[in-house]
Amino acid sequence: MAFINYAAREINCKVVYYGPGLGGKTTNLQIIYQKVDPRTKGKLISLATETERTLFFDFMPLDVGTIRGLKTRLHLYTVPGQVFYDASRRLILKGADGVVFVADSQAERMESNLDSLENMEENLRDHGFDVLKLPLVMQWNKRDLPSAVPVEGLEQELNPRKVPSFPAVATHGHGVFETLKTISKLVLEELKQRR
Ligand SMILES: Nc1nc2c(ncn2[C@@H]2O[C@H](COP(=O)(O)OP(=O)(O)OP(=O)(O)O)[C@@H](O)[C@H]2O)c(=O)[nH]1
Ligand SMILES: [Mg+2]
Repeated sequence: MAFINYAAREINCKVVYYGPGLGGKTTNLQIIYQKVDPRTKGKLISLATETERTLFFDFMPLDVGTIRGLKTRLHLYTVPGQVFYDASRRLILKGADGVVFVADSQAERMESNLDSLENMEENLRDHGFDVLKLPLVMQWNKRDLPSAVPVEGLEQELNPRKVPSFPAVATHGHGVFETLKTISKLVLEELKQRR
């Protein structure tokens, strides 16, 4: 849940990038970190193995303006996608205000996408989230690869809720900011409604 600190006049919201291993979650954060104005961001912290697989999480704070005089900051996190790190994923998901699901468009990763989505819903339910209400954006990443399945196929398999979705090539920055803007908007709208 968003944390509102009235004394410091700030709101902190949590956005988690979820999805299968090697899907491009960390790459999204790296691109955001490279491109945003240095005045609006904090450090990008990554806990990774030598082969650059996320071990625990990546984290980066990002200022997104003010709501009713309160300075609003998104805390962006990624989870480790590898199947055996489920305890970490569950922990990182706790208290999320919004989720970006980064799917890998390659045909051979379809099953991993589905497993990861199911795992995300299970972990959300364990934390007591209403899975159908949580702000969610889908990103169809790796559109540049030859075995990428058509977007319609991804929509059909992975997006029955018909939440906003964006094709992406995260390594080139394509789709990264569209995704970020949309999840920010959904999270902030939800926040305004609650208050
Ligand atoms: N061709 C291509 N490669 C990509 C794209 N996005 C990411 N990659 C590459 O895919 C690999 C994995 O990307 P990461 O961002 O580390 O993936 P991740 O989802 O954080 O993986 P885990 O931390 O293991 O869960 C890296 O070599 C990236 O450069 C893309 O759109 N196209
Ligand atoms: Mg990663």
